[in-house]
Amino acid sequence: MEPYRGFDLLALDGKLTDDERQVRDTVREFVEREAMPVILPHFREGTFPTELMGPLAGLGLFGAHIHGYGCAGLGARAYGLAMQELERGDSALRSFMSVQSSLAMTAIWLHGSEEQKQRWLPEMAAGHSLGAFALTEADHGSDPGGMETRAVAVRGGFRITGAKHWITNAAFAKVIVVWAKLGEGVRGFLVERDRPGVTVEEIKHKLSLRMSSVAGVGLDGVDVPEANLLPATKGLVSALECLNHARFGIAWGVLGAAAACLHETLDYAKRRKQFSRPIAGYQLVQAKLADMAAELSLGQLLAHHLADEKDAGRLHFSQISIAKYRNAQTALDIARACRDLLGAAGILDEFATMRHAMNLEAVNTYEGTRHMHQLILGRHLTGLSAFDG
Ligand code: TGC
Ligand code: FAD
Repeated sequence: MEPYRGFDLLALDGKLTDDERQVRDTVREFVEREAMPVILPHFREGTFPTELMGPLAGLGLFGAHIHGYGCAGLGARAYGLAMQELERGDSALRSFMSVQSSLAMTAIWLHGSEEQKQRWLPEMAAGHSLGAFALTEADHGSDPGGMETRAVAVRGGFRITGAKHWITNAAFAKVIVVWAKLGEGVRGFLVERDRPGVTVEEIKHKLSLRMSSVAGVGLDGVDVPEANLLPATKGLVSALECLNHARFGIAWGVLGAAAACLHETLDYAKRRKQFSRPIAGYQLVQAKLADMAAELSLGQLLAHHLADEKDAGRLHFSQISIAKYRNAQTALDIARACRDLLGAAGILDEFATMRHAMNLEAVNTYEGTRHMHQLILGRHLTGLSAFDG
């Protein structure tokens, strides 16, 4: 197969600064050289490639959008490009990075005290500590506001009781950002993984994101000191502000998965002969390839625009919703169409396409399903909330 060079039909590469190009190329090379050889065995086993944790930390991307505290302070486009290249390898690599950077570190950065930032961010940026972000519960996914995990004030701090579900990286985490109700309001708490009462149970037998480590987290009367409350949290909205960063990364990342599928399928279609000619020469096949390339390009345009708006400080969460659900859907559509063009070969795991398609099913669901983003947009357009009606 030809080396992967990405797709740039709209000449968007021309917008990149030298630094942005360097970030993209560095991550692309890391994925090609270090990640690709280990992805398939880990995917088959359903294990996260822990041997990549050190090299991933070495990329300097943990909390890369954060300024100070040992973080790189990258612009939005550079961060997006890095997410795109990671997800070209596998969505689980991007998800690992998203949770560490966009969720756990971002929660501390946005809502932590100066002392909490100094305590955790440099260590997390260096990869010496990993974090997780525990919002979802088994009975409260799309409606996290209904959460049943509770914190009550006790002498010197808080006692947290409840259970979180589907928590990425919890098994590796030194600190988990736990969202719990204190009185009627939702607050964020830093819960060290080794506190008495914290249990982590890995969720097995996933058919999607098989390389991600995802777990249920039990919180059985876990005592944390007052200093572990994230002081600037002021309700569910504080958790949602973290999701905005992660959703931005997903809007970029999924384009990498789609590009991987298109790259593999183009190569195959040029080599695969049926009725004595390469299938890439047939009009019906070219129509599909053209549609996919066009949709991918539009997704890229959207991602680049989003990065410009983010850096300008103008990004509204309804705009992030458009990009998250549309780009995730575009990537899933491309992965499914590529699988079709690969014929029977496409069901083999030596081809990356069906692995990406399976991953994208979960990416479509987490960080807000398509329905949730439609409802967010619907409310933005109409001023009427349709979440519970
Ligand atoms: P609702 O009343 O609609 O909203 C409460 C207040 O929050 C405002 N708001 C936002 N603010 C900032 N950013 C956002 N994204 C916001 N979305 C809503 C909203 O305007 C309102 O403000 P105000 O002043 O009017 O009070 O809340 P609701 O209880 O009706 O729920 C709706 C909502 C927004 C929670 C729902 O639409 C939603 O987003 N559900 C999806 C939940 C979700 O995405 N969970 C993700 C968990 S983490 C994860 O999945 C990690 S996966 C691993 C990886 O990332 O790789
Ligand atoms: P549900 O909310 O039960 O939704 C089921 C269906 O009903 C969906 O189609 C949904 O769109 C639809 N629906 C729900 N409400 C409405 C409505 N009002 N109107 C119309 N349709 C509706 N969470 C974390 O907190 N931290 C993590 O690290 C994390 N990692 C994850 C990793 C993976 C691999 C996965 C799969 C999930 C992860 N999640 C995490 C949880 C994720 O955010 C939730 O799965 C997601 O928010 C959807 O919740 P749910 O699965 O409970 O689906």
